[in-house]
Amino acid sequence: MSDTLVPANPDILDGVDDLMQLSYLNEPSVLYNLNYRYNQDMIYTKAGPVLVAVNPFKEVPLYGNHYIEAYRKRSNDSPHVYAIADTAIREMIRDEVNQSIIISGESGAGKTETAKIAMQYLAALGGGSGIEYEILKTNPILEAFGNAKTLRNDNSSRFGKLIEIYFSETGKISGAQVQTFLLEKSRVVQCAQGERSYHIFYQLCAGASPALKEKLNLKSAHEYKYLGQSNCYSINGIDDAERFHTVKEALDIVHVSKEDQESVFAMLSAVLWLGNVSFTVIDNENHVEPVADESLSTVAKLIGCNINELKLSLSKRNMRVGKDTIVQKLTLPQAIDARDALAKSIYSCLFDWLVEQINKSLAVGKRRTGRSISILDIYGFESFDKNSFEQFCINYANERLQQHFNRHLFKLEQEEYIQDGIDWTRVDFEDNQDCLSLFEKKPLGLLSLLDEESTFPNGTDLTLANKLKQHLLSNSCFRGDREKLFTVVHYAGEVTYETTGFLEKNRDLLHLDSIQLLSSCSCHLPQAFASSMLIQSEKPVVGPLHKAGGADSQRLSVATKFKGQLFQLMQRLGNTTPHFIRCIKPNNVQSPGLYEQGLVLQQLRCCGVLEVVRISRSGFPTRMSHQKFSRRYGFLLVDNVADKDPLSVSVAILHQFNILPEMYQVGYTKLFFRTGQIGVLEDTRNRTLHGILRVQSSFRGYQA
Ligand code: AOV
Ligand code: MG
Repeated sequence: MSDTLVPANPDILDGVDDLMQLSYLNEPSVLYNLNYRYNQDMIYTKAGPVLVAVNPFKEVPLYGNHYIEAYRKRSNDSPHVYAIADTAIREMIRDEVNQSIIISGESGAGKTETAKIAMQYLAALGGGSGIEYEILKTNPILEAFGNAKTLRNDNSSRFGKLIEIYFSETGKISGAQVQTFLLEKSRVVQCAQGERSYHIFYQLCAGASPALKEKLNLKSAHEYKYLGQSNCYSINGIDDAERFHTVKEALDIVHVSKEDQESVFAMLSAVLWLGNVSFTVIDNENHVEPVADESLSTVAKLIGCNINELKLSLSKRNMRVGKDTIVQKLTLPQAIDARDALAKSIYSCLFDWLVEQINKSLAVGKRRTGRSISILDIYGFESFDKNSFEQFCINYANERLQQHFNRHLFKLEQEEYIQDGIDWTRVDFEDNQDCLSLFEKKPLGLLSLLDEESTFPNGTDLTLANKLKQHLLSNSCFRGDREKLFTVVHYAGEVTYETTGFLEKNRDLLHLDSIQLLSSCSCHLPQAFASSMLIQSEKPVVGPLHKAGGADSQRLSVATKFKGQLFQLMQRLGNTTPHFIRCIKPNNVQSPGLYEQGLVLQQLRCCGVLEVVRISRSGFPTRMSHQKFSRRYGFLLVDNVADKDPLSVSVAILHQFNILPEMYQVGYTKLFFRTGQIGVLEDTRNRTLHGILRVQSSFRGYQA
């Protein structure tokens, strides 16, 4: 922190609910205020329109029915995720506009927990049909299959998620839909020291009944190579066996049949056994074939294929050259690749299949009618000692999300003031457009260059690194480092990436042999996987993606597909009223009671919380068109205004209710209000309406 003296706030302002109330808005006061609250377990604070949530890393007594009721009745008005969810429901009904709750923050900051807390509130208020239980039960399932222990977070999401919850006209939940983004599938076959693969593997090994163990030939986690390489099998305070039962119950609730559940577990066991398949050299050209041992036979049995076909698909590759097919024998590294590719395909298809089952179960009745509230929870910004393709994609997604935040809270806000002709002094903010352009520019941006190199059969991780350095050094967000390293200056900090594996992960080749093998299986899941892979491979290819490194089928590169998904996501969110929650991680060791000023400050700075407060304090966040305003509140007027235009009616309302001139601005098309002002009018309107209803019902009672 700097040494310059800054004015301190009067004591009476200690621990204010909303940073906007601080009379001196500076970094030390904000930090002090958040710390003061954090020490008293008040982890939520408003920063103007944004909710700031500081991760307590322990249970705090802020949740449950008692609290939900208080927020529903509005008898508790301290900042809370519940209050955000409540506002979303009310605005959805009042404005007839879809809403979104957008949660961001670094890895381990608390996004996934916050998303669950918001879902809990929506389920409590919109519940009744029973579908709300199913919605809540999607969490343990998706976390088991899509979360893992990383060095940053014991329960780190390795996929992005948007859940859209549909409401009927009466405000009841009528269904939901889950969309997921780019699962980190490399984790299935490889993970760093001290990290784990997906929770479900350890849960299955620890929690399966003896009968299931026997049927699937399950061993303990220590006996599987895929799980053994990172030297980490358990998580402090987590009972994997117990979690396994929770997952099974959740699968019951979302209507995955017992038979299907057993097929799912069989696929998991097959993936684990695949990792144990070893190879032996068979000729003097170093070609290999799998050893016919327990691992190979178990895999064949579990997926329901002929053991010889499995052996063939792991030792030979069919390649199409023009109209001919040639057969290539595999060397050890190629065979290991083929084996790992099969394991990754099975796992990611399984994940997609589960999401599909969940969506079938949640898609009840007339969910397309009415309105929706979406909750976005993606993987947070990541910076490790070694950062690979996964971090590259994750951090790119976070840049996109940050821009959505900026656009909404700064750019559009200010543009709207100016367009509507109101008095306004501009507030500057950190724009991350330069970094986004570094990724997205065509043809000389990170993604385009990566795709181009991925199409060259002779492209290597080193040629990629050199290409990036050759073209991008002039960009201020890019720095070349030695050999395969390059650095990107992200909004949340600098990250150095290592190109090792980039091309292969981006190409994500589908081997026709794998598809053929899976479709020849007698079990229904592998067959379903094969057909979904075929459908994917038939999707049109954008750009010159040629046959690369023995590719059997052509399709979009992983990065390009991800970019497309993110654009779609932003478009969808663009049609909603957003509610932003910023999660803050107070320390890097996942410990309660440890508040590191520097770490908090860095997060507040990067994500623009201070600027948001500044702009909201001087801005007019609530707005309504003259038409809507006069229609909504016109009936409260004492004078008759039946023949007046909306603008005059609006002004008359403002005068009658003595709204102070500094609290609003009259624009060309809209009225702009400071925070809280519209609430006063809304209360009067509700009281008046209730009064009218009471009179009407007592009048009817009198008639009867
Ligand atoms: P993330 O979603 O932001 O990280 P999580 O939501 O998984 O982070 O939170 C990490 C851990 O912090 C949780 O497992 C809890 O132990 C703790 N935690 C977070 N919020 C709360 C809360 N409100 N009350 C109690 N404990 C909490 V990542 O998924 O890694 O970006 O990819
Ligand atoms: Mg998460």
